[in-house]
Amino acid sequence: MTQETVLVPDIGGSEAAEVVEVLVSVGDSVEVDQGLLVLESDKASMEIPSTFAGTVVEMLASEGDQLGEGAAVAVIQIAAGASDDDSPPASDKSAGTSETAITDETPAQTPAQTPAEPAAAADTQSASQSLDVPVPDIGTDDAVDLIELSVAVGDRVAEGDTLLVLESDKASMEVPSPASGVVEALHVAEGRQVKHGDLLLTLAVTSPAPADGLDAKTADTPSASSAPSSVALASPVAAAKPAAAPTANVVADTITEKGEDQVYAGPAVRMLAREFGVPLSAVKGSGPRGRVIKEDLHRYVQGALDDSSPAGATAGIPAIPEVDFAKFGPVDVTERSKIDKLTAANMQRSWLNVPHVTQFDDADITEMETFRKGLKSEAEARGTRLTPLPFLIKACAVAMQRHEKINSSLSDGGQTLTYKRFVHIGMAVDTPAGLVVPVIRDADRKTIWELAVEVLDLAARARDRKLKPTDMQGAGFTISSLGAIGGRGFTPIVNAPEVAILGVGRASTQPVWDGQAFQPRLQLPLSLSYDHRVVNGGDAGRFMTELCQLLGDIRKLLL
Ligand code: CAO
Repeated sequence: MTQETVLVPDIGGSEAAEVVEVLVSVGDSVEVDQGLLVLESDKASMEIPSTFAGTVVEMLASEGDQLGEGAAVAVIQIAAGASDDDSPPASDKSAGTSETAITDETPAQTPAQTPAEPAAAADTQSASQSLDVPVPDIGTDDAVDLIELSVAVGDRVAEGDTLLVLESDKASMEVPSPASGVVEALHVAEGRQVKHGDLLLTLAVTSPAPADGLDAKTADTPSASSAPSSVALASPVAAAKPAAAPTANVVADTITEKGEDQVYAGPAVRMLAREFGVPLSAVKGSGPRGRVIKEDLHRYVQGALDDSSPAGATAGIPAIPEVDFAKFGPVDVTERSKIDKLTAANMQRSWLNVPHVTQFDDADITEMETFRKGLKSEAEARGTRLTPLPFLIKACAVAMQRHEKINSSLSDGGQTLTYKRFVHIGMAVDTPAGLVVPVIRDADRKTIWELAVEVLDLAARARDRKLKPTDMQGAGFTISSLGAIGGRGFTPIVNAPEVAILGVGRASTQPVWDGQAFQPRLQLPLSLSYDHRVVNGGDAGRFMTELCQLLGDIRKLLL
C-alpha cells in the first residue's frame, strides 16, 4: 500500500494563507480533485484539491494554520486495488503539480509481501476472506437505533462506503465499510438496537482489510491462515488507522450544530452541500428521522432555481422549523388555495428583494367625504356605489404623473429605469380564495364615476373568480385599502417590479389644531411603502404630501 502526501500548490503569489475550513476527516475516501481544505488569503479563498484518490490517513493541517506553497496538507492512502490507470504514477503526479509523493513502503519494504508471497497470491487470498463488521466505537456503550441499512446481501461496496446508519438520542452516524468487498451476510435489521461490538454484517473482502475490532475469518482458507497478516495488513500505517477511522468519521461527519437541533447528514451529502454552497441547516431532511439525503439537496437547489417556489427565495436563509402542533391539541390541516400559495411566493420574493421603507401620513378627507356622501342618491340613480376608493385612485393617478418615479420599474438588472407613460393602478381585493390584484387601466383618464363602476365590477369579478389574467397585469402602482375593514395603519409589501404601494387605513375623526383651536376633522391614515433602490425618502415624501393635498381639496384633481 502506498501513501502520498498532498502539498499546497502554487497559490498565486500569496506567501501564506489561513486554513479557514477543513473539508475532510481522517478515514474519508477522497477522489482526485476533491477539496481537502480551504485557504483564504487577503485576496481570495481557494480550495486545495487532493491529487490522489484514496483514504485520508492523516490531516497535517487544521483550521487557523497558515500554509504556504509546498506545505503538507494530508496523507492519502492510495485506494486499495487502484491501478496505475486510476492513479497517475508518482513521476506524472509531480509534473505540473506541487505535491510530493512519499511512498511509505515499496513492495520490497512491505513486511507482508515477502518474495514467497507475491502480490498476486495475496490478492487471491484476500478475495476469499470473510470479514465480520461489528458496531465500531460510537462514543457510548448504550444501545443505539439502527435507522437505515444502506446495503443488501450481494451489494459490492468500496472502502469507506456507508453500510448503515445508527442513531443515538444525540446524533446519527454512518458506519463506513472498513474494506472493499461484497456483502455476504447481514446480521441485523433496520429498527433494531445495537451496541458497540455487536456484529452487523459480514463482508467477502476483495481487498486487504485491517482489523482492530474487525474479525477477518481466514481459517476456511488454508493458505490464508498461514499468512493472515499479509491479507489484512499490507501496510503498517493502515494497520494502525482503520479501526480508529470509522469512529472519527462517524463523530466528525455526522454531528453539526443547527441552533438547538442537529443536522443529520452523511459525508457525501455534506460534500455535495458544500459544492452547491447550500447551508445544510436550511435543507429539510426526508430521510429517517429527518436525515438530509442527496434528493433533499437536489430538491432544495431546484426550489432555489424555481422562482415560483417559496423555497426559491430562501436560498441561504435558514428554513423555519415545522412544529407538529398535533402534539399540543387537535388540529385541522387544509390544502392552501393556488392563489394563496402564489401570493405567498410573490410576497416573499418582494420582501427578500426589495429594501422597503414605509412613509406615513394622514389625509384630511373631511370635505371629500361631505362631497362623496352628497352624491349618494346620484350614485344610486346611476346604479352604482361611491366609496372613498375611486377618489383615492384618481388622486394617486394625478400624483403619479407629477412624481413619475413612483410609476417606474427597474430594468436591465438595475442598470436602467423604465418610466411608464401610462397610469395603470392595481387594487388589492380580499376574496375567499385569497388576495388578487385586478388592474384599473388609464386611471388618469377616467372620471370618478367611471372609476366607481370599474372598482365594483373588478371587485365582484375577483370574488366570483371571473378575472382574466390580463385583468391583473400591467400595473405601475397598487392601492391596498383596508378602510372598510379597519385599522390605523399597516406597512404593505411592494408589488415588485412596481416600486411603491399605498396602504389605506380606516378614516376617523381626530382633533386637528387649526392655529387657534382643535377642530374635528376626518383623517385618513395612509402608508406608502417604496423600493428604496428606486424611490428616495424625498421622492416618497413629495408624492405623499401631494396626495394628501389632492385628497384634502379634491378640486385640485381638476388642475
Ligand atoms: N375609511 C372609512 N370607511 C371606509 C374606508 C376608509 N378608508 N374605505 C371604505 N370605507 C367604507 C365605504 O365607504 C363603505 O361604506 P359606505 O357604503 O357607507 O360608503 C364601506 O367601507 C365598505 O366599502 P367597500 O369595501 O365595499 O368598498 P371599498 O371601495 O372601500 O373597497 C375593495 C373595495 C375591493 C378594495 C375592498 O372590498 C377590499 O377587498 N379591501 C381589502 C383589500 C385588502 O385585502 N388589502 C390588503 C392587501 S395585503 O394583505
